[in-house]
Amino acid sequence: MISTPEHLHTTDAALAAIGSKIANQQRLTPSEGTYLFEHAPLGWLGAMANLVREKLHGHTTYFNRNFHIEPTNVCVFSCKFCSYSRLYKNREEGWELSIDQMLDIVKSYDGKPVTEVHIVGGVHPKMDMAYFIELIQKIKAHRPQLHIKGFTAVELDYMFRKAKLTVAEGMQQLHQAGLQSLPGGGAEIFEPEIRQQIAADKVDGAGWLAIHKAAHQLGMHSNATLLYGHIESYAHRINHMEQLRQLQDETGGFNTFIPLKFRNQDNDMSHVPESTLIEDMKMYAVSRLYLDNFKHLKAYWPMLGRNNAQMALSFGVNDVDGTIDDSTKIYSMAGSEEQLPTMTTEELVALINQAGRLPVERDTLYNHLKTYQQGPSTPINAQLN
Ligand code: V47
Ligand code: SF4
Repeated sequence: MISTPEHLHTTDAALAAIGSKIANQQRLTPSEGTYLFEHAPLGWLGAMANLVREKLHGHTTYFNRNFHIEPTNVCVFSCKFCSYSRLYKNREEGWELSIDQMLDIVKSYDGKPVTEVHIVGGVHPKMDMAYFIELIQKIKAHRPQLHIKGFTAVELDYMFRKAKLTVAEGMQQLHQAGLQSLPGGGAEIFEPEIRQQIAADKVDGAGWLAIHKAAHQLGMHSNATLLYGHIESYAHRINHMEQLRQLQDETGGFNTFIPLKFRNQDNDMSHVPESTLIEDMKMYAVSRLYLDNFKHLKAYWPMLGRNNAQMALSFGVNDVDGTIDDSTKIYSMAGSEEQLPTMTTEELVALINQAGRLPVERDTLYNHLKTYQQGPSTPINAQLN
């Protein structure tokens, strides 16, 4: 039982009933999840999500030191929201990294205290299983302690089909080579009616879930995402989270859930307005309340912007993703305010401190590596001086 403060009492009987379920740690139904999106006031949602967050983690707020490798932005698919990819026939407009070039990126972090490399990119028709197995093995040979989190279910589905492997066989081979976790990308929105309109030609929701399940069955962990704020409804978001919640009940293999805000620059959905800050905070809070079997909720600051990510720490979020050199181009090309998304550890610690939280550096699997001091809520610039 979580005790709810007086100010969370409400005259809306349906909301009050949902509130007492949350306080009694009972699972919300899909229609209750949708009701929260449609009717709950933002302040109520934030306070409720914060109660759950503090029950799970207190003030602890995680970050990790990672870097990204994006092997290519050439892609056989043509998702309408994607600002990043280039078709194979236009590949001279994009980039294609050789294994040596990617190893040089890894080597450029020699001596730096990074714990994870996140490898994700477009689906290139010539970069196959053998190519990525060689890459993984060479990274591991060079730096065995670096955790390799790589490849969305979209990349994996294409790779496995091309190699004529079952999902279980393909996953086993990559895991054996040294792949340790899967990132959460490619999930977008599972609802077929919407997926068909924004990402028609890549793996469907069932296929995405099957790939994550196969990874979990090998003892690997993975993340889950949801692309929100475009043409989907609240019920579609809940349906997506419901499917994730069911798989998590079965396997327990998801580490964290990451809502991804649709950004509309330079893509085929530029006419679709972006969600408001209120909508963003609602999304975090409802995720925290609905996904009762996900331990962690992450705000990916290169996409959301650092100020909004900081605010999300009061709406259920307990993780703000990486530091050092989060060199992804996915969001800078899609219109995020973070054009050069790098943050030093000091900046990220100050950002967490300023929200009154306790910064903890973690590794990919959420083992605690270093606890910083919980800071006074002083202005961020003053802390950096
Ligand atoms: O699947 C692409 C999204 C994802 C846009 O697991 C867009 O730790 C918004 O999944 N507007 C890839 N989103 C990135 C991703 C991710 C990022 C950080 C951490 C982790 C993790 C995973 O980026 C894609 C797609 O959903 N995306 N274009 C856009 N215009
Ligand atoms: Fe390709 Fe991924 Fe972009 Fe879709 S979102 S076009 S799969 S790079």
